[in-house]
Amino acid sequence: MKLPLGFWVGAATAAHQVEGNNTRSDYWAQEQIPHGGFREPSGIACDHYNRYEEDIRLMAEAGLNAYRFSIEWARIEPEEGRFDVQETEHYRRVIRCCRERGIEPIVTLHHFTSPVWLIRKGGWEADTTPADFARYAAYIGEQLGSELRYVCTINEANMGVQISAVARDIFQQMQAAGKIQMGVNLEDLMRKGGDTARENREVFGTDNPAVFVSARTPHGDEIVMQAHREARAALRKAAPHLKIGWTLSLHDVQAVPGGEERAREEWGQEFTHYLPVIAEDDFIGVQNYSRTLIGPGGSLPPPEGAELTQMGYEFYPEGLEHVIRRVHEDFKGEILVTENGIATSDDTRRVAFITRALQGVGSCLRDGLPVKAYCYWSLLDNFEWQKGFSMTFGLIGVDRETMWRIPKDSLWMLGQSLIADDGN
Ligand code: GCO
Repeated sequence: MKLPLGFWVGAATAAHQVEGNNTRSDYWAQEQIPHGGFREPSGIACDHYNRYEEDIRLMAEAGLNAYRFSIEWARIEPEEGRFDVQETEHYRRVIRCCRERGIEPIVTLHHFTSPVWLIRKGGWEADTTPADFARYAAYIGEQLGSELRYVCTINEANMGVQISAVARDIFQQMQAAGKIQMGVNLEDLMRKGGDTARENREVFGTDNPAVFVSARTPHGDEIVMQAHREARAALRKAAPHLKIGWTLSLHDVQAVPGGEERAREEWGQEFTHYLPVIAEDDFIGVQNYSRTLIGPGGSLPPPEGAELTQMGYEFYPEGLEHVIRRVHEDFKGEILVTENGIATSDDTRRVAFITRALQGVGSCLRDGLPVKAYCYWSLLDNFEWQKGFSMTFGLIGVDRETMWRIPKDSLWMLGQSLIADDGN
């Protein structure tokens, strides 16, 4: 598969998952409380904060030419209204290191984690959050905008809505399962819930902190959209040349017979209802990992015998092409694949996954779709949120004792995709 000149092939990370010691963020706080639900805390993560030069060098040596990473709001603005110049300079160095190596830095301003102070003010359900986010975006635009071309405001803006939908499904299933063992499960859950609520109150001043990755109300969904609009305006004012968009988590939603209506609803919730807010964006970041089969009653498990990834998703790299084509039907701006990947301990399956995903991208390009970049998730084996370090998505392994980097074959393979030609 040969990708055209000017196409970006890279890898993605998020600050909290790789940097380490992100002590002012809401995730860090949740990791420390006894009932926060985390398998382990992020700690020094991959120590990417100190080792970014090595990581970027490895990318460049393999032939990659783009790096999508995020700036940590809680580092830049650890207390409301106080911006940290030293941290800003850190990210300037990361951006420059990319440029020196011929790598395009694609920056995300918010990748799931927020400063604790924001959550104490009501987080992603509070009417004050769009203005707070826009102030931070303006600061980054002014300080670093001249060094950048593409900025994603918010990662997976639709994540909270997806979590609400899953929570509803689980509740329904629990009610059904309750006919068998309801008391035990519910009691356990409520006991845990009570402890978590108390601990949350101590840290965030509320039982139910509205962190970005939590079940979102329709009002919260509006807040996220408004935060994007205001940040976009602030960035354009500070650095008019910037191309701006956000990213969405998009499943390849497929209906099985009888599930057509539900599948349409699902896609509407995941994508179509955001069309008005992204209409003025320059690009969209598409993030796809698998497909979801939908029957008349909702999501179905993967087909029998399907290969599963460590995350339990179906191995289905074709989902990416389907989603790109579907997005393009309604959104005519540029498309950047900001995440696509697989958690597996068998790197030959990663190579197979990427090969097939890139064939899909190539086919979209041949049809003239404006796809600009493919960023694999993730550059490093990293901190997969509540699942800790147990999921290995990386093109590069990380020895958890020594922090040594262990490049995998898939890293070289991905870099080669810009120059190799197998006739496809
Ligand atoms: C996501 C995230 C990543 C995850 C990845 C793998 O946007 O959901 O950007 O933080 O680690 O999706 O699950």
